[in-house]
Amino acid sequence: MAPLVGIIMGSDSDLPTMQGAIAVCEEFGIATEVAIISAHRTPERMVEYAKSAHQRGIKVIIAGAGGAAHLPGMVASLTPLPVIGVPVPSRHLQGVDSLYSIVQMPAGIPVATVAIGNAKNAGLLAVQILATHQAELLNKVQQYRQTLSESVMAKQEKLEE
Ligand code: RP5
Repeated sequence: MAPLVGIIMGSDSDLPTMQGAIAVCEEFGIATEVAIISAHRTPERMVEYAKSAHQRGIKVIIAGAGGAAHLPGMVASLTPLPVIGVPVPSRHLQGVDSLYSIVQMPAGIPVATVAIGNAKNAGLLAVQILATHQAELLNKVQQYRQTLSESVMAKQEKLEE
């Protein structure tokens, strides 16, 4: 199966956070490609990846980075694909630096930014984007929401026991 979602991150230290996105895509049966690409340490690799992703059949890119988190924004500037940014929690500023670096994009080059560390939501957003033109996947998203609601109701019932 050709990968439809590119999941990239600035460092292998981001992988534990980014596993949330990888797991969601797996759960929904979406093929991914996972790569470590640093905006600062491997800038040419970043340019090459971002420019070629759509030609290789990738439909959505999820990019996670921490600290001076330039990867999502720079990739967004180089690709026509939607880019979802994941602010990775950082050692000194707990990811607030990552969030501000990713979310404050200038008009014209959007990055859909999720909450600090919430790669799971990035994965879900990618799935939902793909589901806009895949009826079966849209059904799966609705089933997922149903399960989510049921789990809340189960907790409520437990509370009332
Ligand atoms: C960023 O610097 C990476 O995305 C990572 O979150 C952070 C620290 O990288 P390492 O020093 O752990 O490789 O570019």
